[in-house]
Amino acid sequence: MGQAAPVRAASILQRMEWIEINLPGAELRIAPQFLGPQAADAALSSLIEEIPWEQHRIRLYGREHASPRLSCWIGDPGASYTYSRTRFEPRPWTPELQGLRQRVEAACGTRFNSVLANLYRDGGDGMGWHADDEPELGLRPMIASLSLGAARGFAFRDRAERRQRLKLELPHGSLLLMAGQTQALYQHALPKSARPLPPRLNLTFRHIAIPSA
Ligand SMILES: O=C(O)CCC(=O)C(=O)O
Ligand SMILES: [Mn+2]
Repeated sequence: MGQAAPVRAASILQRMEWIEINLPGAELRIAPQFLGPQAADAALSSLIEEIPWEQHRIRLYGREHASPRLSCWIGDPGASYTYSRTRFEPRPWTPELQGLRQRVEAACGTRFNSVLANLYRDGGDGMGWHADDEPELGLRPMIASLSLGAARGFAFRDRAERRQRLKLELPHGSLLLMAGQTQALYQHALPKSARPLPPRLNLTFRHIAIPSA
């Protein structure tokens, strides 16, 4: 009988380590290597293919614009979400997203019933200042943000003075957790970059209150 090939420990051990990020009043932590490079590469290529990307319309200073990124709202039945005055009905979970949801839930110790997927096609795509503070997310929402592809800057400014307080880099395979008063006290943004950059895909897992029928 031949011997089974030994399983390489490095390929099955997850290098999951949370690092606390200091931002007064906020609750922020990052797992820079939530997914190792190979798992992150595989997730990026399958998600780019399997998510039905759309260009959402957003309202800025009273005018409607095409959002400078592609997006898709995915979730459990009934997890509809209204932002920028538009209501989105959830698309169904894909197999890759279901697998990632379970890993993210295990790492964060909470359940997520929806995810906003965003695709920044190059450095010219981005996201302006906002907080994820819609009523259906609850008062102290926990939002887990998985980044794949090009590393991009992610900035926070306080809502009282509108001064930038922090800028992080979100690398390929990283998971950022925003919880507690983070949305109440701060806004966040993903600035555009003048550099030509490869695509970046981001998944923000959320828990939406589903009204009972
Ligand atoms: O792309 C990101 O890292 C975050 C996007 C974001 O803040 C959002 O979609 O609400
Ligand atoms: Mn956001």
